[in-house]
Amino acid sequence: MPVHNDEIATAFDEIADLLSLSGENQFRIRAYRRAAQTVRALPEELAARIAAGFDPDRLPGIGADLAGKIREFVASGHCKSLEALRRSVPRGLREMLALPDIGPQRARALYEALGIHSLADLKESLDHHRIRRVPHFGTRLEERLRKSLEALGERSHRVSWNVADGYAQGLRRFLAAIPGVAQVEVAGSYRRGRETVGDLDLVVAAPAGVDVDRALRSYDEVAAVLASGRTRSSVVLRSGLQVDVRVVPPASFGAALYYFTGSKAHNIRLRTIAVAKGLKVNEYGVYRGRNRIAGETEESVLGAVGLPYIAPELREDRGEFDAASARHLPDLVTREQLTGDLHAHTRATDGNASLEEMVDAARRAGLRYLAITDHSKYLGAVHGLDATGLSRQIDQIDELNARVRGIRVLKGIEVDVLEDGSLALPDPALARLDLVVGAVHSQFALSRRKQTDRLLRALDRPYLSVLAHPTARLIDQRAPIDCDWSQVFRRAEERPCLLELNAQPDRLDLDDVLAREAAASGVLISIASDAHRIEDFAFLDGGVRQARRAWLSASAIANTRPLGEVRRLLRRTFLK
Ligand code: DGT
Ligand code: CA
Ligand code: CA
Repeated sequence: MPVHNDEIATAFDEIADLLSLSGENQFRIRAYRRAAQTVRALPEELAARIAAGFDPDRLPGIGADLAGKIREFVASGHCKSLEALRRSVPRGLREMLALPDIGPQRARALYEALGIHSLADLKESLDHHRIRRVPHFGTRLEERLRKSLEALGERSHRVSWNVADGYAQGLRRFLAAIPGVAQVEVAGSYRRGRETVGDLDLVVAAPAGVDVDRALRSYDEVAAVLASGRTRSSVVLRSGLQVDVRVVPPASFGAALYYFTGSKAHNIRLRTIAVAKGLKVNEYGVYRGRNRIAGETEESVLGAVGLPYIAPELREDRGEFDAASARHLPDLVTREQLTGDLHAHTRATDGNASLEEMVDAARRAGLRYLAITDHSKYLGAVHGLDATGLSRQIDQIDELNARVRGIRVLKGIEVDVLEDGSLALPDPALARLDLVVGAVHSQFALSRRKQTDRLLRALDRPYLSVLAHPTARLIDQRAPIDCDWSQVFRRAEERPCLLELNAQPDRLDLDDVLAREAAASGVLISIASDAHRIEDFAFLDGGVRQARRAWLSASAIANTRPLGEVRRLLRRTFLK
């Protein structure tokens, strides 16, 4: 049974939650959380690597004990200690931790005082105003809990692209191996590269007589069958993810792939354009009268209506048809065009690899320069660098640059943008660096006026090269800050200062819409991994996906340029 990274990580997160609810010590809990993060971020399926002889205790932060649990889980699909914990902690208590104001202590307090052990219990107690009587709770917290419980109910059941990818790859391989199947592609929002995916849509080309539906129902991750038929099946996987599969004859593969890639709004517009030319488009082909004139490939479908190929990432009805008919579609950036990375951490702060390991991993990821931007010391940063720590790191980088070949290390720092727009380190400390990455890590809830002023003032600081993850949002966890972005983009362009497209899967910040606006204002974008582990350079793929959705070509992205040019750019970001 194939066990996906996301399932291992989810089990570790659950263990961490249950341990915290049992009042276990922080170190053990943190070890599980870190392990969950590490496994979830791995670019390859761990189960497959283990099958090929890899020992999971070689992963950063994973010792013999956790490695044993991973092996047990991969081999059996179960984890005995997780099951024991589930028996010892009241059922449902864990779901309370989804609320931002409820940690393990408060969850236990509510359980002990009122017997609350589920969100439904909590709702009932809120409705009867019983929470305010629990010691240390009060009416204000009661009100906050009511709001966050409502917000939780509205949260989507979408998964991140990376999680969907883990399931999509296994399914694609499985379907492609069915005898008689000619082609398989994952379509839908996944193919358009959206940051989250609602369900997976797979398109299969196979001649009549190949029973794809029956094969799919035998896939061992299938937990429920929603619909079943010769051309159309819908199943739910063990993880809860829905999968829709369409089977078409090979001559219709391009038309079906086009239709199920969407978006719906894009499809509707294509159909309107076709109708104006006396044509009909559906999932089987392009028709003039009863004659099919195209459908085997996507190019043939678009060609039949007189258009050049439109990349899936652009198919959102955001102007792509006008650009296509004017032959003005952007030449979208590719991962191979990235020359370096301007945001990464090491063990000196909250990363978990050494400077040398990070640089080596960046080189192996095909990058020719890497900026080390550990956190500055400030309230927000747990282990921030002070002036001494920073100058020690600068010496280490000089020493490493003298020694390594094939990559250059740039000296940088990630410094907090404080509430008043000043930076958390004084100018003299910043002047010695190659670049300064500024970021908002606190005070997310300021009014639009204050937040905009804060960023504009940060952009007035003489040493600011890149504004990192500008909106500070965390997908499905924290809303973006409220800000007048057109003002910020204008100031960034004048200054100039780069704006980041942070490629962490839970950030992807700037998002597609804002990154496109920023680039249209003339701002250069830095696609950055914000790597904390050697595996994290794989995040750059997701950053490129978001950049493509933002219509960006290489010329809009600072880190597609050769090092010499990037150095000149970065020097210009230091105002004289
Ligand atoms: P998702 O799953 O919510 O992340 O988003 P999608 O875009 O994958 O949407 P989904 O799975 O409902 O449908 C897959 C594609 O199928 C969609 O992008 C376009 C096509 N499609 C679905 N329903 C319709 C429809 O009513 N009209 C048209 N023209 N296309 C549709
Ligand atoms: Ca879908
Ligand atoms: Ca679907």
